[in-house]
Amino acid sequence: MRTFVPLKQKRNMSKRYTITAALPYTNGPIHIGHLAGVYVPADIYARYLRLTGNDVLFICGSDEHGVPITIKAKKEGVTPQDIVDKYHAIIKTSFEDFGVSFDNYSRTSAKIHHDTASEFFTTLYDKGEFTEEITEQLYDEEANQFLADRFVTGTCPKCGNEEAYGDQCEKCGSSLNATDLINPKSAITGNVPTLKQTKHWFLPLDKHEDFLKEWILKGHKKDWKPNVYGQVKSWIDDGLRPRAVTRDLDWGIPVPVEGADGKVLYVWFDAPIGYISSTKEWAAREGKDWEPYWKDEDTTLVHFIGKDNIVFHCIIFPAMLKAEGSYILPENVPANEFLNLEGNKLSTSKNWAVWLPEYLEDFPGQQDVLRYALTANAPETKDNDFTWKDFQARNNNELVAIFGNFINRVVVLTNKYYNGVIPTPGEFSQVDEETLAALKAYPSVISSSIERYRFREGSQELMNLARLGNKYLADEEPWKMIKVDEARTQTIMFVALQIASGLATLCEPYLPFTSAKLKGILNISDENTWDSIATKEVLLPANHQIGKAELLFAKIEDDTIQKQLDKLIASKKANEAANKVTEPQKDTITFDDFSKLDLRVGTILEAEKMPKAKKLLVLKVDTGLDVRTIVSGIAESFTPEEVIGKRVTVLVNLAPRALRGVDSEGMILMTETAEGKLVFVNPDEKGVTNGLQIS
Ligand code: B3M
Ligand code: ZN
Repeated sequence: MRTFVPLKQKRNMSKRYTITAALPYTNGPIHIGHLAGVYVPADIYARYLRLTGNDVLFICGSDEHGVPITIKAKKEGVTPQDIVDKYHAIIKTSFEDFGVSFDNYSRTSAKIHHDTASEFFTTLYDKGEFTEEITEQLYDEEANQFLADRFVTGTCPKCGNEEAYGDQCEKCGSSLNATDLINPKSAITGNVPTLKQTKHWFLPLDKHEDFLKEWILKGHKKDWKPNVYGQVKSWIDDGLRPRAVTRDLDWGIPVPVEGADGKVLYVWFDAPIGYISSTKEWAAREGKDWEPYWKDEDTTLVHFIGKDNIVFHCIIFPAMLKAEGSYILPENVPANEFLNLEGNKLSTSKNWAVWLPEYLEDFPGQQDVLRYALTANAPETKDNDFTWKDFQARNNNELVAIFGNFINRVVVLTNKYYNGVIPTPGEFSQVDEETLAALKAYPSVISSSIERYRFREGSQELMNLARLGNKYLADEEPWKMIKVDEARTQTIMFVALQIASGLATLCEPYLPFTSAKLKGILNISDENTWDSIATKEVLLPANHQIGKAELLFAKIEDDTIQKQLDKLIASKKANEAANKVTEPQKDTITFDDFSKLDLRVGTILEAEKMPKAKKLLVLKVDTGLDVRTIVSGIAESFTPEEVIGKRVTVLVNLAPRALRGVDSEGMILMTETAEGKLVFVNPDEKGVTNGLQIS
């Protein structure tokens, strides 16, 4: 039997929570890494706190400023606004589709945000919280532009990573100033930047050092996750320096003071204020007061972020809030590590990702499976790898075989024996009592995991409850008992139904769609709360009518998984090909040189695979002169059947050569598409682009 784990906080009192999830950049759709790192854990936490009777505000929005968006717009030849409009809509829909239960999803291009961020800046400006400095900043003479943040890359002075950005090194997490980079290079032209003077406003973090030390190092922040606390501590130990909060850019929120033409707020200055403007937008819509959620000391503020956002949320934003003076500070900043995909770093630019809209196309209605697989394998304490095999195993071996199987047996048997009416139990045996007691312990067991941000552990406890149900049925065997002892069978089914009902509520934070479906099957709504599972004698009363069985989860077959793996390989190849530079032109030849080539039109008459050679086909080709044997390296792009009858261009006077013991008397001209597929020479063929070589 489980032991009772006491809760850190007593939950007999409703508390106010403001929960934020990092605002995603709107330069692409979101992928599983975002979901696993930030949005699923944040959603589990928010749903759990709502279920336990708290006043929860869960907010997010699109981060629509910043250099990555400008770069993407430049690349596609559209405006930054076009880019953010497109991806804001896509991202918002993905969150809705995956059940991420934000109370408000805003965007930083909204007027309310521009106003809120400008006002915030002005307040700090008026209070003398900024320093104004003319400094030399990196400048791209060719692009006529200052280079800050992601417009410049170079070597990280801390760890030597050669791909650090002007504001941050993603390898060691250091937050950088562009001028710190060794060997800086413009991301726009590739040029080495020059230095040019410009005026900016700085937040003197050094001035806040004492406060930050007190608050983080001496405060209660030791219970922050070690990765978060460690990063912040090393940053403070290194000594804090003033940080520019304005940029010379044309996309962003104009700096609201005189003499700042052509300057905008640094994206990391305005983005976290987005949490506040999103709150205001929500309050205006709901007729509520936003201020208690940000200014009342009794409110618990929690930021869910990825590890590359740690310093911004643990140092810079708190320093801003403190400098402003009227805001509360975060209680915790549970940042996750990174999720990899099949052994490689997830990458938007390299298209190495599982995109949420695509997942939903391939696995319609299976959002909970992804939520579960990502949580059960969440990168909570170290980087983790998502593999499709693990996804399949989590679904087939846990959701289907344990959770789904238990529910299905309970519902099917209840319908079969009692027409779906919950039977009246007799006296409980010791096993029954223990099982019901174990069920009652689960709310606090799972609470304890969730409250310590151990969502992964909580997901396994949830599965353990389903295991308990399965074991109970397997031990008590109602399908045998029904033949010998109807009264005892009623008791067994009653107990099993209590577990099913407990699962319906307790799985809600993790599996919201399943919870709703299961409640539908059990014909219940919200009569059981999280806490009442521990206290109520009966969760599903006798004589209650339940519905018919419906499968909660479906087995995922190997070929479905193989399709996903193939898709990844194809996208890798396409990406490699897209990055392949067009071969430079070869040395000039004379017409005489060219006329030495004897090119003929031919037809492939026969084709077969060369034994033990993956790439080679042995062809018989009618060249008009004769029928000859040509060995061609096209077996990975064509089956023999596909090429028989094809008309091709043949170089007939190439000196014969033996390939694997077969004499090849000529060569068929081919070209290779961006996806790495060989095609016969025909410029109009799909995938054949300008510059491809014919060989
Ligand atoms: N947009 C960074 C990111 O997506 C950023 C988060 C802002 S939270 C205020 O990694
Ligand atoms: Zn570094």
